[in-house]
Amino acid sequence: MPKAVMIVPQECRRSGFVDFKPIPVNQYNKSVKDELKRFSKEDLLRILRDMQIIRSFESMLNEVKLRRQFRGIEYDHRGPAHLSIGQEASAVGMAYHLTIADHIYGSHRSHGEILAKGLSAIHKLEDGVLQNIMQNYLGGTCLRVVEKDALGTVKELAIDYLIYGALAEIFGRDAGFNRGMGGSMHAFFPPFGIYPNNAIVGGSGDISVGAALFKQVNHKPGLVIANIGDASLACGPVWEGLCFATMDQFKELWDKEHRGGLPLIVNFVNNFYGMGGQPVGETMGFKILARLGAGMNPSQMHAERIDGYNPLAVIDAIERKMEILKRGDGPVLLDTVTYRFSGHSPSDAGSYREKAEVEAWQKEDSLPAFGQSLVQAGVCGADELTRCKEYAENLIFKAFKKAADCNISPRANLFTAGCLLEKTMYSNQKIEVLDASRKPEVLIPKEENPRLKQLAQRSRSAFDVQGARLPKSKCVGIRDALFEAVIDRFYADPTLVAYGEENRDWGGAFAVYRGLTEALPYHRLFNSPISEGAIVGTSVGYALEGGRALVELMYCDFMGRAGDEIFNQLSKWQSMSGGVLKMPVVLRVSVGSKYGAQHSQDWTSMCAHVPGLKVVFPATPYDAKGLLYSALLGADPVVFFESQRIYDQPEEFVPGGVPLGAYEVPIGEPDVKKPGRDLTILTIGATLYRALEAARTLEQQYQISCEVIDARSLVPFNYEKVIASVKKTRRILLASDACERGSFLQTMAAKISQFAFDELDAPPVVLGARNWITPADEVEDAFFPYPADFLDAVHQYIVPLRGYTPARVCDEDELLRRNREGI
Ligand SMILES: Cc1ncc(C[n+]2csc(CCOP(=O)(O)OP(=O)(O)O)c2C)c(N)n1
Ligand SMILES: [Mg+2]
Repeated sequence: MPKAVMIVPQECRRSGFVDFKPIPVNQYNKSVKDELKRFSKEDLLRILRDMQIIRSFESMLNEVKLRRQFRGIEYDHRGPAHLSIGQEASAVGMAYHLTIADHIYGSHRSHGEILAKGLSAIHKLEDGVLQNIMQNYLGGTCLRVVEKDALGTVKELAIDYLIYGALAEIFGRDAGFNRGMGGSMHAFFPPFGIYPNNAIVGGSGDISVGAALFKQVNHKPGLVIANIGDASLACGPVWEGLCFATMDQFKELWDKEHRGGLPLIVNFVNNFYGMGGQPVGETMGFKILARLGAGMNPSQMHAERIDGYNPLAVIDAIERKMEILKRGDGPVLLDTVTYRFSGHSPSDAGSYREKAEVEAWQKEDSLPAFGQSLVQAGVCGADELTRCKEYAENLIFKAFKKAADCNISPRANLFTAGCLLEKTMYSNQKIEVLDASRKPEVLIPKEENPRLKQLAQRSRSAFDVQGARLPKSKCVGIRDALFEAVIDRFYADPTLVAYGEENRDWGGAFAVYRGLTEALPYHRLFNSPISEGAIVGTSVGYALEGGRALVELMYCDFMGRAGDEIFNQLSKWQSMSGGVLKMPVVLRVSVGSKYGAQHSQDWTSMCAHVPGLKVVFPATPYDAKGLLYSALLGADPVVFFESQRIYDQPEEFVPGGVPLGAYEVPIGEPDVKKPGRDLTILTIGATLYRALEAARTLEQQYQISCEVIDARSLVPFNYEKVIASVKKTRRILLASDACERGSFLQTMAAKISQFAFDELDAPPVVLGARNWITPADEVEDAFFPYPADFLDAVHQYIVPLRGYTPARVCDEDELLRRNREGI
């Protein structure tokens, strides 16, 4: 389907100017008196109360960090505490109008936002709903601690619950909101619409976009707010997130039911500092942060600077911006001006800012200033301010006493088999359909799909009925097998979306998705900007909200651009949530060839190294289809490696070839592709075929019978079959196209030595690519393991081959030399 927008040279070359509209700066100018029609006295006092609770909470933490005690109770909190003293009005204003369908994502400095959003939710929810949430969340562990001395109303109990749950999480306790596995910088509580906060500066910049995408695609109510710092504006994920969030296609190409800008507010909590660096005047050039909205799209992201020192100004802005989002004209950018009196963390000596500056902001401190304005407007008397402070301080002290006490609030036991982290690194669930209430949106019946019709003409196997090898073009290959699994899941799971660069009309990288464009509406299959970070980061947000995403990065080398999202986000949230959240994301990447050093790397070991990711690398169509089914039916993040060398490879191991229907290949189970007696060869990825070639030569010329095992998965990995094979053959060679140093093969070799030391007649030998850049295709045989290298390695290190002359020098002296020189 060609693009809707025709690029007309006369239009593109016409002279003119780009117009910008003025960006409002602190335009709110009402007094409390003016607002008495809009807010009841109770509302205004509640705003004050919420600000005071945050202030008291953060002041308590400050005290604990600085003096290791609070009100006479000693406590050593070793973890972080990035406090937001001074920023309370911005948090309370932001949360005031939000319902639990509105989800906030935040940063390392989000205690205030968590409390503000929680208090706002408690105010709006009915008692029964609140009780239900508290009783059911994580089996009621947190509730059991707070209900013991509960005397008041359900709402009062819920406030105790909120403060204790957040504090217990900060202190790393089992009864905390994330069972102590998130801690200060990651704490969250989804039942109140409080979604993950992030220790990676700007981390929520793209995750929140994925959350808004989920709402848009799946017609979910509510909006998403990303509360991120002013200094995070320089981060890649934030820029990529902004570009992704403002794509034209949402408003121009998506079908009528799904058309419209994302329901997202990117709220820069502008306290004018990073840690010690100053965006304005030092590390950035924008002067007024809101300016940045103007560059993103013609609506300028409705950018505004607002006074985050006045809760009413923030409430007013959020209310207006919510209207914009409701009419489908998002996303919105807010520059919420505020100031933190506290240091970046309590150990911050404050050497980077003048005392006079802090004092000037303290003089205008929003908490007493708002209190005074209430008194002046006749909302309350001065004594009410004192009462409010006392109330908040008692509340905090009550929670502190419980959270600091190891008997009342023990930590999760992580020392036993089956402990919390063992259970939550992966959810290991099979969830066929993430939303059974809806039918998947598709454009044509599956049977009418042109690619499936074409594949029906092809052989499912590499061989004809007589056993003769067929031309590849007549067979179902790996790319087709992948396509079959993908399209099948699209007709089953309504939440499934696929996106990445060139995913739609182009047919996906290496034509894997050819035939999907005809089948799927835009909102389920679309092109993303060239933003690898945001491709993965948005998929994280999409999954955190309850959807399933299949995202793709073309070349595995491009994972470098998405390193944070893959290694710090995708891998972490299931366990950092204490098992509350799932991460059903499949990230497809392919290992290239021919295109040189930045397009031909096998980076499996990086993914296998970081706990929390499942990693697979099928090398046959049968395995590719079955593993993709398993990945797309699971609820864990799977990095799905493919090899560009073998996309057209037909099935030659499974009799009858690739089954037509659905089936699963379990993740973590290697497969014996060829049985043998004398030598085990364990391969990862496309090296399988070169190993088989080497095995043929070893058998025919040297009478060494080889058992060839395809690892198929790296994480998890069941060693049983490999150990059983080694017990039989007593020798093992491990091969893959990854550079040898630090490769996953080395881990496997070490494990095999450990598990089968007594069974081995020779050490496990690793044959990887050279520790170089990948050279040009014409000379790549000097780099990747080729059949001759297998024979060399066997001859040199495992069993001498009679009459064999090594093709290359690879003796011990040579390997020692290479190591000495780092090559
Ligand atoms: C990717 C990344 N880089 C650096 C840091 C260290 N760091 C933590 S907070 C911070 C400053 C962030 O400033 P801003 O985004 O304005 O948020 P604020 O602390 O002002 O709330 C830095 C540099 C980090 N956590 N993550
Ligand atoms: Mg800042």
